[in-house]
Amino acid sequence: MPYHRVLLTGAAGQLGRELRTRLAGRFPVLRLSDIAEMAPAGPGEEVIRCDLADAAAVAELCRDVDAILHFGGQSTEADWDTVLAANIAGSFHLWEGARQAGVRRIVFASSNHAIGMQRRSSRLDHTARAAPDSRYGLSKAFGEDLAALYAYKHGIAALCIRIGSSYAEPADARQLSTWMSFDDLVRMIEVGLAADYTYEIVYGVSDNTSSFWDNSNAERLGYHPADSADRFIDALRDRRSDDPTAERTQGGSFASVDFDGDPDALP
Ligand code: NAI
Ligand code: 15L
Repeated sequence: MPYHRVLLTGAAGQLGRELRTRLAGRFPVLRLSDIAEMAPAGPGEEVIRCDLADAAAVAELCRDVDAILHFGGQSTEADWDTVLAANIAGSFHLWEGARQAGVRRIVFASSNHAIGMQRRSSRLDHTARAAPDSRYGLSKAFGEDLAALYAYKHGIAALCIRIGSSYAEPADARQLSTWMSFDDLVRMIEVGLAADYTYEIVYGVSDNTSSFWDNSNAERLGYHPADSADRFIDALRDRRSDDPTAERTQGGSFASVDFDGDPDALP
């Protein structure tokens, strides 16, 4: 891949630590950043602690970077001030720092929670309208629009990956649909770094028979998942909540928290 220095935000997090290991040696320099402490830099690594809410620090973080894997920020539902600082302001600072630094592309860890109020019975593709299920999901929908602004107006290519559930293994019946293995996540990042595109939305999901999503846009770009949650079906098919809103919506428990809408009016 023709990148000298790649920046990974969220490097201290669950996925960041997996990616640090799996991407080791792929680029001459992997710059790792997080607000939290990270393991010291190894060969070919730079480690920089940075709060995404600090615009000047983020601009400095982006200097001399060719591509960014943006995985940092608040990764679950939280109070507005936290989401605003880490994900809304934080993502704005990142894209603006990228523009100033001449970064060529950004692979963005968006989330299924950007469309989490959608019914499970709707099979969505990349053209589905946003339907956030939480302040967190709203911040991911914002991140996708932010990426579009900088892609079309400033030429920073962006792949927005609406990740389902990326863990070592799926944990319940919903994740039989939403699970993405770490290896498939790396495959999607490879597509994000190598494919020819300006701005795209794809679903971050393995080859699960019961996936909620038509991921043909990812396949068109060159994503071919090698893993599937299907081997966990017998163990997990009955692991469901007794919450009808969670079971009806793609976002599950994120959608059902504080839900006082009309269940028949879901998109
Ligand atoms: P995580 O919570 O383990 O990692 C997020 C990292 O971001 C943490 O290390 C945290 O310290 C850092 N962070 C938080 N606020 C920050 C700030 N203000 N400045 C700098 N760094 C900050 O989450 P995980 O699971 O590793 O997810 C990584 C990314 O992927 C997140 O953006 C998340 O929203 C997204 N994602 C993850 C999914 C999953 O299944 N793991 C599903 C969908 C999206
Ligand atoms: C996400 O966006 C979260 O970051 C993660 O913690 C999971 O809850 C995941 O979505 C999911 O929907 O399973």
